[in-house]
Amino acid sequence: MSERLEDIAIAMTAGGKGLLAADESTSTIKKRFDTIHLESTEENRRDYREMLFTTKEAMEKYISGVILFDETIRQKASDGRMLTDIIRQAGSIPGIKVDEGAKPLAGFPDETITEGLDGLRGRLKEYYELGARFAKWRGVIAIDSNKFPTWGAVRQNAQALARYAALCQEAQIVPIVEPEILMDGKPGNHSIDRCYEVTEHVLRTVFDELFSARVKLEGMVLKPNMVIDGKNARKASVEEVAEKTVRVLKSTVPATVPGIAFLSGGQSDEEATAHLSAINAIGNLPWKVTFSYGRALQAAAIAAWGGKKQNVAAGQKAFAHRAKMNYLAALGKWTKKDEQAA
Ligand code: 5MM
Repeated sequence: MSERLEDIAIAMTAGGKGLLAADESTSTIKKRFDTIHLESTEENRRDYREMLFTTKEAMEKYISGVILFDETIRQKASDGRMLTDIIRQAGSIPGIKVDEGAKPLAGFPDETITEGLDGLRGRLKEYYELGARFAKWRGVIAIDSNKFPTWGAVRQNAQALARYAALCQEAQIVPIVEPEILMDGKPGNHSIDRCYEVTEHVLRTVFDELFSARVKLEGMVLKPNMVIDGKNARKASVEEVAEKTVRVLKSTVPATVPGIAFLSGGQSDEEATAHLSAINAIGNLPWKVTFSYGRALQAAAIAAWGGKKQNVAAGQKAFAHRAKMNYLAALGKWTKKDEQAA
C-alpha cells in the first residue's frame, strides 16, 4: 500500500469501508466487560480483540482500519501472531490512540483538556515501527443549553488537536482529529440547534488551529459528532439529524479534507447506522463520509460473546452484521429491511 498520507487517508474512508474504534483505555474496557460480568485481565482483553480482528468477513469487506490502544498494538494472538499482522493480513490498517485522556482543565470547572503531547514525537516514532499508519486524539467538549462550552476550553482543545496532528504528519502518520461534543454528557438536555451552534464554533476553531499549525488537510481524517440533541432530550428525526449535520460540515470543513468518519457517541447501533445512511443519501458531499464507531460497532458483539469461548462464532456474527450495516450506510444504501434480512 502507498505510504503517502493522502492515500492512507483515502483508504481509511473510501468505498463504504470504515474504522473500528477498539481503542478503549483500560478503565473503559473494564466498564464494557462489567456488562457481561467478565474480569478485565490482559488475556481477556486480548481474547476479545482477537475475536473481532479475526472476523474475516467484516475485516476484509467492511473495516478499513482499526484504532488500537497501546497494550493491543504490542499484543500477540493466541496462535502467536501479532494482532497488527492479523489486521494487515485482512487488508485493513492498524492505527493507534495516542492521547492520554481528558483531564480537568485548570481554571475551567467542569471542562477538560486532553493530555499526551509531552514526548509524543518519540511515541509516534515507536508506533510507526510497530505498524501504525494513523493515529487518533480525542478532545472532549462539554455542552449544555447556555454555559458550556467556554471559548477558552474550545480553543485550548483545538490547539492540542493541531499540535498532535502536526506531529503525526511529521512521523508519516495520518492524524484522526476528533473533537467530540458530548451527546451523552451531563445534563444531556440540550437541543439539536444548540448542538449545531456549538459544533459550528468548535469545527471553525479546530480548522483555524490546524491552519496555524500548518497541518496538511489532505493528509488527515476528521472524526466529528453528528448534530444531534442531548441523550435526555432526543426527539429529532433521522432526516433532521442528517440535514443539520451535512449543513454544519459543509459550512466548516474544507473540501481538501479527504474523509470524515463519525463517532457514535452513545447512539444506539441502529440509530448510528440510520443517521450515517441518511447523511450519505443526501449526496454531493465533497468528502468521503463513513463511520469510526466504538460502541455502535461493538455492543452487540460483546453481548453475544459474553466472555465465553463457545460464543466466539456468535460474537463474530454479530460484529460482521453491524459492520455490514454500517458499510451499507456509508454508501447511503442501508434500509431497515437489511437489518431484518440478517
Ligand atoms: C472506543 O472508545 C474510544 C476510547 O475511549 P477512552 O479513551 O475514553 O477509553 C473513544 O475515543 C472512541 O474512539 C470515540 O469516542 C468513538 O467511540 P463511540 O463509542 O463514541 O463511537
